[in-house]
Amino acid sequence: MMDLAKAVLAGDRRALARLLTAVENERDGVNTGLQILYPHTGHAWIIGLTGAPGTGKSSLVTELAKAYRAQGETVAILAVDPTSPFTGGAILGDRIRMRDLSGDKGVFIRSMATRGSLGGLARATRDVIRVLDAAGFDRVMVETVGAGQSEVDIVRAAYTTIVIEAPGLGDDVQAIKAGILEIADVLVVNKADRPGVDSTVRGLKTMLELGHPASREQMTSHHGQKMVVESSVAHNDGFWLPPVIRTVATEGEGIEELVAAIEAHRKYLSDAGRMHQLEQQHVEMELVDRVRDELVKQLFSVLPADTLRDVVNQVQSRSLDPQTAVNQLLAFQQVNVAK
Ligand SMILES: Nc1nc2c(ncn2[C@@H]2O[C@H](COP(=O)(O)OP(=O)(O)OP(=O)(O)O)[C@@H](O)[C@H]2O)c(=O)[nH]1
Ligand SMILES: [Mg+2]
Repeated sequence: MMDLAKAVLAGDRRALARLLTAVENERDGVNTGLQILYPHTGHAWIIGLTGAPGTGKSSLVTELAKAYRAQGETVAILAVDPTSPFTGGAILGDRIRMRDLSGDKGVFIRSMATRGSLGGLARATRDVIRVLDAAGFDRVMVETVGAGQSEVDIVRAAYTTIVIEAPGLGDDVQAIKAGILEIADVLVVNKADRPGVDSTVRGLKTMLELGHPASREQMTSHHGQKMVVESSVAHNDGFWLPPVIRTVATEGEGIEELVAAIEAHRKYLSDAGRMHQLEQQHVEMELVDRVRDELVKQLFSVLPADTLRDVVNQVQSRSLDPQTAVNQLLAFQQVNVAK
């Protein structure tokens, strides 16, 4: 594992692929590798892209990758599918979509699907991102499909989060439901060549105005006049207003604006210690998640067989209330720790 990690640091792509497989499978000893790599992380700009199926995430990722390559930057792409235990059809489509990138040593593409729990996937995603970061890529782009908490958890590791919509999918309603608008640093309305773009853009802006503290601030500071926000450099007095950008990924339209918006957001974060704060939040969230997972795992490893089922039955039959049941379960852990 140590040799593998060192080879990754030296730029060995086969070692990278092998280490990523070990991380995904939570193989024994993988933490040794991660431990060696950790001090080498913190270089990559991590970009999360999320949105409903088929909105054009992979097409946009491909276009962004081309733009970054043209600037001389290296790119790693991670496609995470929280909805499927397989990386089947979508990935096959991606291969075709991303073929423009194939053969370029400055691009590394990897996909991951659900293994067991979503929590497990979120954890593995963070580790995979870290490995890619340590491997020296300038940009790590994480694409995740689905609608709900899972994608929110996965993009939590990103510095700049892009939420992608497309006209005519009824996505605005979906976006509210999933709460994904709240995590958007940049909004993209892709498929701007399709009818209904204007109303999708309008819908998003209305929601931003209603939901975003920055928008509220701006609206009141402009004598109650409605502000329309469509700028790549969208920050103002400490607040970041997510810009809404139209793209036609298949034609490469709007990509320059998107690249500029990502840079503007990066610059915003680098000002006034915001990046430091964001990383602190990320680390704290991650540690809390990991501690929780670890404690649950430990508890279940010391729980005698059938204990959980017995307690469930008691709660179900109303002879025990849930909190007392939890206390009883936790008692097993305390006994074990005391030993
Ligand atoms: N008309 C039009 N089609 C587009 C545009 N962008 C992507 N597409 C097409 O939309 C389809 C889905 O694009 P993808 O990039 O695979 O979308 P995705 O969001 O990655 O899809 P999943 O990963 O399956 O959720 C493909 O057939 C693309 O060619 C666009 O701007 N305009
Ligand atoms: Mg895709």
